[in-house]
Amino acid sequence: MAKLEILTFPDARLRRSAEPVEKVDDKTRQLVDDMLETMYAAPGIGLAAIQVNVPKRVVVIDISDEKNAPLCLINPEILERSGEEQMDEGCLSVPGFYETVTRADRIRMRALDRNGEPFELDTDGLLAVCIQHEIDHLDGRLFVDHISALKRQRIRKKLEKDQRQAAPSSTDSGRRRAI
Ligand code: GNR
Ligand code: NI
Repeated sequence: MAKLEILTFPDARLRRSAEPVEKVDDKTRQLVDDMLETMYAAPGIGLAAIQVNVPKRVVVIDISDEKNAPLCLINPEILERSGEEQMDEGCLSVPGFYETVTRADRIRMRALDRNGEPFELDTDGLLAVCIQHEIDHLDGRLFVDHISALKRQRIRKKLEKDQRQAAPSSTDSGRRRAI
């Protein structure tokens, strides 16, 4: 197992669209295990592979209080959505910020598990929100895309400043490009 580094908004690599996994093999399972370790350590309730710079359609989630109910979604697809729900969301790639996002309340989804077996899940509430948040990542979207441009801009400026301070430049490497 290994803990992986999480990319931070506005890193352009978070904007890529992730590729489907063609074969669920030991390498995929190693990635899933490393992602679970990274998610639990963060701590977070979900993580998409794109956040650890792997542009594949792999997601891990655990919304349990005891952190003993890992869920692995490979090539997840939403089949149906209904209702509407507002929830305060955060993101490991947008550290320190929480904003209200409106999403479907109930979804039906299909994915492959860590053995490559297809399964379907009908769910609502936090798990439904989390799955939608993670599938957004796989398509290069972040929760800040669901809030006002003004709020997004404010968050971007603050995180760019944090990143400049965290990585002082030898040449100009401390400078981050704006998107
Ligand atoms: O840890 C997380 N908490 C969270 C809270 C509300 C809605 C979504 C989430 S997902 C987030 C972890 C993360 O960034 N996953 O991509
Ligand atoms: Ni996130």
